[in-house]
Amino acid sequence: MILARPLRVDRDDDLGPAWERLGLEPAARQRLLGSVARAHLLLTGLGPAESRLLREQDTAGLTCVLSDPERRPGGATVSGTRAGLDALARLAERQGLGGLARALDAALAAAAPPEPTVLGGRTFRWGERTLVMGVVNVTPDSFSDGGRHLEREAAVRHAHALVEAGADLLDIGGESTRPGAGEVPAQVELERVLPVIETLRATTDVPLSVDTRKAEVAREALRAGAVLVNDVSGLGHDPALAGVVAEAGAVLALMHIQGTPETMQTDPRYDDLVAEVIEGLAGSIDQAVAAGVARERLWVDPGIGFGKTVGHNLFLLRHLAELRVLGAPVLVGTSRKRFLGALAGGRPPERRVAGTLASIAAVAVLHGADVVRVHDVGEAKDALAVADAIARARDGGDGWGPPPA
Ligand code: PMM
Repeated sequence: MILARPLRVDRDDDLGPAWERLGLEPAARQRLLGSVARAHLLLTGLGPAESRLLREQDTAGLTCVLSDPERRPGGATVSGTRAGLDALARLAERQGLGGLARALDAALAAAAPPEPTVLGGRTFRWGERTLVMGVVNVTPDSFSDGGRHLEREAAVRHAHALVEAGADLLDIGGESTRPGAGEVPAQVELERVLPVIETLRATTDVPLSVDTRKAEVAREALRAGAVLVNDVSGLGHDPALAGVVAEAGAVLALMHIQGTPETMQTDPRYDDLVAEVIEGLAGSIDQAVAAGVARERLWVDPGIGFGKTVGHNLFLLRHLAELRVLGAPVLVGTSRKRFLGALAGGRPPERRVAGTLASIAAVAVLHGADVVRVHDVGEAKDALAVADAIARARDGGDGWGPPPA
């Protein structure tokens, strides 16, 4: 039987056995690799000088297609080998087009995982498996058993169960950011999260994150033992938050949001969704770095459901790997969200676990996320053990093994 199949060249270790079967000599391997376009890039935001350079470089080695300047200036696609694209970046640099050179370099570097993150005495090595961040919401609607003390106890008990189930880190929040939710005063947020963080710090060694938009809450939470601040406003709510994180040397997770939790679901609109999310996050990164946070202490999150329709969420998840051009670990939260309910015929949050697992498995297989934020940790660990193994499967079936603990 004559069989024609797409040749996958996105992972070098996929090619070894294929080389053997074809009986290719090293020189022939190089020739094949050199001839296969390994990157297809979509560029936007180009000025006339960059567009001119790309037009001139549309030669044998590179395919550059420019957008129609009358209809939509500043866009292009560039396809080529990695070596060809690297040469293009160097040429752009020599011509003083630093923005284009940096964009090309970032796109080429996106294939490699970010530097490991050291967090609360643990080292997270990216690219080996998808990590699980367990959600501990200390809000009246999450543990509604009456008195405050009971709420705290329930939150701590729940957190211990998530650690038992294998959570790699815990995210503790005292302010609901569901669509339509109003702001909670810092004092109330602190009364909710601080005792939980203090108790957990004393009773578990799992790294703790605080889910807050406020510098005041972050400062106290970091003092109490949190090592990561998860800001769903991407520094849009309280710019002073970045300075607090910088001072503590903590990690800052920057999430994209359009609008505020109160208003975000009223008719969200984008012209170029993925580009706008990446640009928004790049702006948050610049803001954090300017305030003194080390670049390698930043994580990014596309903000699923935060100023996004069902269609926006789905497209972002499918294209999540594009966020890798930001050079930071990618965190994503789909857990029990409304779009999952909508896709499965309108299920309430507690019946969205299967949908959640499907979403994180899909993201893992698409190499979209380094960390997933979930309520159902045990189930997520099982789903990811399978999805991560499929994503890393090798030609010939060997090399499989359980993910590192
Ligand atoms: N979602 C919620 C809260 N915090 N933080 C990050 N980084 N990403 C998210 O997607 C996110 C978040 C809302 O979910 P919940 O009310 O179920 O906790």
